[in-house]
Amino acid sequence: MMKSWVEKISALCLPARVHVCDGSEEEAATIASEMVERGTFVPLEAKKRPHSFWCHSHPDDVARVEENTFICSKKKEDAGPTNNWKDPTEMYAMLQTLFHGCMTGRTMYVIPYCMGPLSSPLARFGVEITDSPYVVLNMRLMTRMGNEALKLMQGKPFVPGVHSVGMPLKEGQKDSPWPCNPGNRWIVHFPGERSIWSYGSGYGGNALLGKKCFSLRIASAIGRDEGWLAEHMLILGITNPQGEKKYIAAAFPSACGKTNLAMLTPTIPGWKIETVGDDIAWMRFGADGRLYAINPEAGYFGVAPGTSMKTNPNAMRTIAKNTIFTNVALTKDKDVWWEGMDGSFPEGLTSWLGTPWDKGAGKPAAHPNSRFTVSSRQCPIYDKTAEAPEGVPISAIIFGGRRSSTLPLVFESFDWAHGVFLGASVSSETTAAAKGEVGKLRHDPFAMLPFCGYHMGDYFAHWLEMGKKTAPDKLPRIYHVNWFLKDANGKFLWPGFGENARVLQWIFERTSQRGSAHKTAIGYLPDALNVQGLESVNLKTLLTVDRDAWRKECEELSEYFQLFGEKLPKVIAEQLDALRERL
Ligand code: OXD
Ligand code: MN
Repeated sequence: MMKSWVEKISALCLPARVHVCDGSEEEAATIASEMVERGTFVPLEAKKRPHSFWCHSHPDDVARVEENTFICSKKKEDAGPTNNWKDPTEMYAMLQTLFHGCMTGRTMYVIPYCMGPLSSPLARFGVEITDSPYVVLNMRLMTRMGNEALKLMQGKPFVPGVHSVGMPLKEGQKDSPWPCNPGNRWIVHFPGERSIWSYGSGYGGNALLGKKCFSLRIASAIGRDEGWLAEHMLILGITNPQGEKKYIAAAFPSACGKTNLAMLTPTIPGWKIETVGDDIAWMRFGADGRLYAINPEAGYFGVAPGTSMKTNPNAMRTIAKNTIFTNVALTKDKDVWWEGMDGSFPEGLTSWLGTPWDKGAGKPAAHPNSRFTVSSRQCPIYDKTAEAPEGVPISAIIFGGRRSSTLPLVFESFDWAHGVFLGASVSSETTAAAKGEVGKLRHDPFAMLPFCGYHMGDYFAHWLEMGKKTAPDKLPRIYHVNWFLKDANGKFLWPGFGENARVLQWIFERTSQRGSAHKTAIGYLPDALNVQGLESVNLKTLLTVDRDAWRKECEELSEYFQLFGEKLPKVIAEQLDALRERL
């Protein structure tokens, strides 16, 4: 099946050569040295950061392009109001023209890969065809890629994905270090036949098809059909001083600190956090009625700016070697730098644009959405159970957003349906992870707005249905957190980072029927948080329900939910009415 598909794509894209990736170190080293030769990669100083590379993209190819992302379900209403849609037959015909000859002069790489631990019954296979060597090296870090995946996928279904940078090379034409086609970008999903086509971008989620395209958009549609969940969630293990361990999954919009939370270093004595995943969770009920999660990915594609020994020492240690850096700044002595990194600011930086950085010009040296790509196995707190084939049992699910007001630091839902309502209500101030204005409030239900592969109203209904699959006492409890509350002067009210362990402690206790709380109009709020050793924080403001602000929030939500029309589950509308009533 794969062979004939590869031949078909090759006949369409007309590459100069075809290379089936085996995933070996030798292969990666060869591709990397070719990229150094072509000027795409700069090797970093081996004594400082062994086997690591710096590169920068085309200035117009720096983030996910949501306006060029399509869900081509048979019927428009199945894509829903939050996705771009085109008729699949028309789109397919357009793609045949677009991809015709698009790999001329280039190598076509065939990447067999597995999302999820190779031995997991929850894992799924994919094959990405790409003309980007950068994609090959990133996919090698982000997925289980190569010979082993290829062997295991024989006779099994796989999600085919075709990716091209959209820049065929004419005879004798010099290649650019970051080939792409910003004026003509298409990130296209066919959830019906479970396939992906991506054209014109070489960056991140647009091009690494295992990540957002497969593990979220396509997988969410598979999960709906098969009764499981594909979510934009980190997974962490948390152990209390008595040695009791639990797992928590948490959904936040892009660049709201998922990687930091997943790798958190607790400030409270005796508590331990371990990382299972930092971006995506696939979850289904096990035979014991509990919800189990795997991380389909094998690496981190993390936002660099703001990452430091202070904010995320585990990430800093993870990226000490074997890392690809994209769009960060380069130091004189061939190491990397970004805004918010520790230490004094180095002179003589090369900016993410590849030119000498002019400090006085008021522009950042690293792009705000610059990234590191690195294998999870290098994370010093990578959880031993992260590769468990059956996944890890989830005790709590957290939703959060970047909200400067209204949403308190933490609260607990009354039950599953109320928790689903909280997920549907997530909104956040926008970041640089997607193209567009930064700092505007946007609704981002379940942090899945750009990632849900079908009608968001049906997705809410699917979540509600999932809650009926097991006994209520086996369901994870659902929480909402907000690390980003600000005072009247615009100063953060909560220190965040390692101190967020205090909030996780309360959640941990609550899921053990400990941890006291009181009922409010919006949910259960903590009676107290462990703030021992913390310099003055205004818990009163952090844990208050501002009724006027919440009434406004309800109006906002009510207006937003109209977007889903008849597909908005009645339960969600009733939850909103009940909240209004309580307020
Ligand atoms: C990501 C994103 O890259 O959410 O993980 O944008
Ligand atoms: Mn993400």
